[in-house]
Amino acid sequence: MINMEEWRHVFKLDPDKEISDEHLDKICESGTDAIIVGGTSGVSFDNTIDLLARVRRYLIPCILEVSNVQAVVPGFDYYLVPIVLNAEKSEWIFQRHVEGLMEYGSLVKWNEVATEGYIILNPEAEAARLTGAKTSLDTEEIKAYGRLADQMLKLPIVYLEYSGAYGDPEIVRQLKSVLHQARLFYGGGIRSADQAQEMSNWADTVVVGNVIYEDIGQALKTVAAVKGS
Ligand code: 1GP
Repeated sequence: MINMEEWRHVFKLDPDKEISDEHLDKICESGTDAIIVGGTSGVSFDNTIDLLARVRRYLIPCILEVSNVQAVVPGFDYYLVPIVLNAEKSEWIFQRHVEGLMEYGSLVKWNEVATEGYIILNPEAEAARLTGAKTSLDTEEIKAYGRLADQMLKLPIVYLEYSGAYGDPEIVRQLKSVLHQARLFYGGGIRSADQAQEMSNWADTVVVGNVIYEDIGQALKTVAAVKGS
């Protein structure tokens, strides 16, 4: 049974990137709360199912963040479906979802699915380019997106995404201040324990991705920084 309310720290693994068995073992045994499998490009059914099979050797919950319908693999513990709230290519708001639901809608187990309202703020992020995200938002606009997701759409997760760049903790704080029911996920550019700890002051859940592939030692230190040793 998945309890997202308890997630303070998660690692995000990209099926399109190589990770050795030794490093995967360290990540899965690190004490993190869950593994999210997801990426923006190069994600296929085959590389997703391979990674699921490898993570499945461990007790850690394994969650798929769905980025394209062709790479939806059954057997994950839970599924996260992003809606990019600030996408200017409108297909990333609902059109892709409707296409997926036309194909697989009758098969979905809705008690295993949660929708994430993404706000992408790093213009260099692959996801920003793909979705044409309007990243030049001021704090009031970001808060309005937060209220849209939290109050109007009643989404369970607001995901502040800076993928590849470390964000502004003050923006995280301000966004958090307007959320009443949604969990706030922060992801982007965390490369040290201090950064992870700083973002965890405001974000409910801190997501650590790229540094896993760049500096496994630093990646592992973020767990205790967020969850306390
Ligand atoms: C990416 O938010 C995650 O979707 C984590 O970002 O890879 O920059 O850590 P990084």
